[in-house]
Amino acid sequence: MSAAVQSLETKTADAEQELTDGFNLMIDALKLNGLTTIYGVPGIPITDFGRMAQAAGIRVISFRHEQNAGNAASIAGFLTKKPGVCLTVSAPGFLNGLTALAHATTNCFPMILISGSSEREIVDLQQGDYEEMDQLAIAKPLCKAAFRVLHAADIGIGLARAIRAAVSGRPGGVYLDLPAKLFGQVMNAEAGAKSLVKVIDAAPAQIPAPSAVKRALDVLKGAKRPLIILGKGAAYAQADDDIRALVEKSGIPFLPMSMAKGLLPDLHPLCAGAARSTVLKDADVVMLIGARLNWLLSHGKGKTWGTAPKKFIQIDIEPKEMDSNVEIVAPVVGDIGSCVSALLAAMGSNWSAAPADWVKTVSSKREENVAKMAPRLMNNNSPMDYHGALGVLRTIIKERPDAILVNEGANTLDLARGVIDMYQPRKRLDVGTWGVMGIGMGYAIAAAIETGKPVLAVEGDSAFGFSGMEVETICRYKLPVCIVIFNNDGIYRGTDLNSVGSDPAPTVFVKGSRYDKMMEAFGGVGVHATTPDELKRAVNAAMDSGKPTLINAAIDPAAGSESGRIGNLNPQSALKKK
Ligand code: OXT
Ligand code: ADP
Ligand code: MG
Repeated sequence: MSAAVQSLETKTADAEQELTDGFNLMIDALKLNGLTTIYGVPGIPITDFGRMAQAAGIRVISFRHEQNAGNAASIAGFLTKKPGVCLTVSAPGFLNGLTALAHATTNCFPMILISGSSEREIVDLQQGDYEEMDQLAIAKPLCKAAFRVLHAADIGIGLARAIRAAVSGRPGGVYLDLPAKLFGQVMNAEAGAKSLVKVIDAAPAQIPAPSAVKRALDVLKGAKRPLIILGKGAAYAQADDDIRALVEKSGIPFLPMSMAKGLLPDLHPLCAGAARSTVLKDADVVMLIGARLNWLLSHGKGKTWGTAPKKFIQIDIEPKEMDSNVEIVAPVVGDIGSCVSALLAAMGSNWSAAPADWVKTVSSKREENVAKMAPRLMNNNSPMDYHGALGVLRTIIKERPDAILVNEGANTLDLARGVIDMYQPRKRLDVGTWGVMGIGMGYAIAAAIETGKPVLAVEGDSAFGFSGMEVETICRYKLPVCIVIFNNDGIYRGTDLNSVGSDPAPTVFVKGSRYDKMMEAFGGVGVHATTPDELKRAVNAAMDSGKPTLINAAIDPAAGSESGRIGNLNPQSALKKK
């Protein structure tokens, strides 16, 4: 056979061979694993990837800033137990997304940040490529795992590793680096399809040792004043029925951490949310379920916990969490679903409920605090104070318990947490472990997309500013999100003055700002509310219509306190000038 004929035949064979490429393999790998929503911001080198993913049936939600897209992905992970996917461009886009990836890891939410990156050869020689950065190295210390894929044939394995790392054990954020060249790499379609991996049992059950379960129950049996603390790990676990059964069978009062509110209803007779100080101080045995003894629980020691000796039982999937702050006398390591069902089984049918005098003490304190707060919630003052405005929102959530509440700010956060009762699991989403501002719009968007439920975002005016541009995204996707901005003209208060010059004080904003106009600019509904009655009407109308709405709720600028309920964390200067 002549060389010319041979070359012609090879060309024909190539033409007949079906091909795929990095773009398509990545899309197929995501779909194969049920990852059908991407939150991100387009640009070089991932613009076409977003277009092709959308054309292939993946929902692509395009944001105005990567941090908000990343926050959306992180809370999607919390709500669904599947890793939320965020897609960014290289260097600056990647860095914008990285804050959210670190936030996801800190909060134990499964998320994958996929970033396009520049050419390895140029980046490694530091020759100044377009958006040059060694992204993998930078991501590594800030997430649970980080991987780079260099060959199209490895895309399936790369994504499988990312999924497993994100959701198995303690969930967290994973970085997946995809250099620009990878997307265009071509390979045989059949071999490509074979290279994909459908991850089986991504978060395997982790069964606790029977001896650990027995030890925990022995400690619990001896308790005179037991307490169960439910954290957002318990909400994440989706073991709602068993957790409720454990509380009710044991008759032990429970204290929900902020994002665990609603796991059992806040109005449950055993809820100690409104008796927080009492139960922390006086309990003798504390069982932590998916909650860490970090700053939010005063590290398990000090004034908050009183002087009476305490024993801690801790249920957590992460063995290293045990003894992190104080001694854990009964560690139960495993996934919460398996641990709680093992505890229930081992309790048997004749478990005697928690001592009645303790339960009575807790409920009396709770009723006292609830009664103290009640009249404050009914005022119709104008300008509004926090309690008057929140009283209205509390009733709205009571009437619409399946709505999702997103909440950030300082006073706006701390007071809303106490005032607004929650009735269903995973309905309260907030600033989490870092107390970070900026989660608001990303969370609201993902909550609407992932659950299809109406979302009420209660935002401090400062908090809102961190992600406020995403109101355009909310309007663009026509999401059922109602944002209420508690507008007190600033951070904590709008009353600070600069005593030496004409610049505004660092904590204040333009007085009387009209955030509602922002929403109108994008075709949404904007309302300016000056009384609780006006606020109530506007929120109900928004929730009924499902139209994107922003309500500028005018709050008395003097009503807030420095840093809300955590002013004690501010260092004091001995030399501060008056
Ligand atoms: O038992 P006692 O008697 O003690 O009473 C307790 C409960 O029993 C009772 N209670 C009830 N009573 C009656 N009825 C009911 N239903 C009820 N429920 C409870 O109420 C009390 C209090 O209960 P609580 O809240 O459970 O208990 P407590 O003691 O507060 O709990 C302690 C904590 C630590 C668990 C809790 O306080 C908590 O979870 N705190 C979280 C705080 C947090 O994370 N804050 C956000 C950070 S603040 C600051 O950092 C801000 N920044 C800086 C910044 C940040 N964060 N991020 C970034 C990226 N950059 C900068 C900024 C810029 S906040 C902020 C903006 C603020 O301004 P905004 O305009 O947005 O907001 P405004 O302040 O509104 O102006
Ligand atoms: P909170 O802020 O509500 O107190 P944290 O974020 O501090 O909650 O704690 C959540 C804990 O839950 C983490 O220690 C994490 O390891 C754990 N966790 C998360 N998911 C599970 C699960 N499925 N099973 C067991 N523990 C879990
Ligand atoms: Mg404010």
